[in-house]
Amino acid sequence: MKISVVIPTLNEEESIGETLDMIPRTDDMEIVIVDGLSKDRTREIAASKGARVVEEKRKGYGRAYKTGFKEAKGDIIVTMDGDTTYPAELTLDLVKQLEEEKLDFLSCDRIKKADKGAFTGTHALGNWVLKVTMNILFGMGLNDSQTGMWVFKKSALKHLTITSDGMPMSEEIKIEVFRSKNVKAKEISVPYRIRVGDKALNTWKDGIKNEIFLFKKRFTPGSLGPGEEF
Ligand SMILES: Nc1nc2c(ncn2[C@@H]2O[C@H](COP(=O)(O)OP(=O)(O)OP(=O)(O)O)[C@@H](O)[C@H]2O)c(=O)[nH]1
Ligand SMILES: [Mg+2]
Repeated sequence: MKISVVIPTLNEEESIGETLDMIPRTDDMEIVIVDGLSKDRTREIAASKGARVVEEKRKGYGRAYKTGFKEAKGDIIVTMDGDTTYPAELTLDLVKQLEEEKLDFLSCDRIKKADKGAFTGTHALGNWVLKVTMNILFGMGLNDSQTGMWVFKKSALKHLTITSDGMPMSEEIKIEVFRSKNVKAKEISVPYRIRVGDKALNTWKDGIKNEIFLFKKRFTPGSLGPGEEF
């Protein structure tokens, strides 16, 4: 197996089918859906589109990804939401770029090329504050600290300490990757579309949690608990 596309889902029946249809398929690719016990038809639809469905009843976006990474059999992992926002149709092009540029990790910035209306005003402001905080606290220079589209070699995971089970896992993986001497990483910009289906994100609550996480990770990393073993 060469490529594992890993997608966490929680009640995405309106959009998971369309998301999966956008992914160009090859024989050496698997699609792993990590479902948080959706109460709708998400799992059924994903399975009918040829995805392998893994159930992760423990809550959280980060928890779902950590489980998905362990389940992934591919050498290269591609991630995205199950809500049609990310350019799933570029999956193979992004993998090609990772290989051609001999990178270990590509982080796909959504902000620069986002469709009009893809971010609400508060969402855009929150993203900006989180990005600036991360860049200052960790000496980084990313344009999008919250993107959920990453393309990376599974082997890079052994160099990372991922503690978060929640939404902060998205910023945590970038902090780990871009500060690691062992991981060659780059940020590129990709299109980003308006979401299909109801949002799970609570802009204020998640934004504040993400902001607090950045300070803990910077100043009291011991309080975050051990990293996951991959
Ligand atoms: N398994 C699992 N998946 C989750 C959980 N929370 C969110 N997800 C999925 O993770 C992905 C990201 O969540 P979203 O709600 O899209 O978060 P977001 O992209 O920050 O917010 P939007 O702008 O509203 O799309 C989606 O595919 C969700 O269905 C969870 O607790 N468990
Ligand atoms: Mg989303």
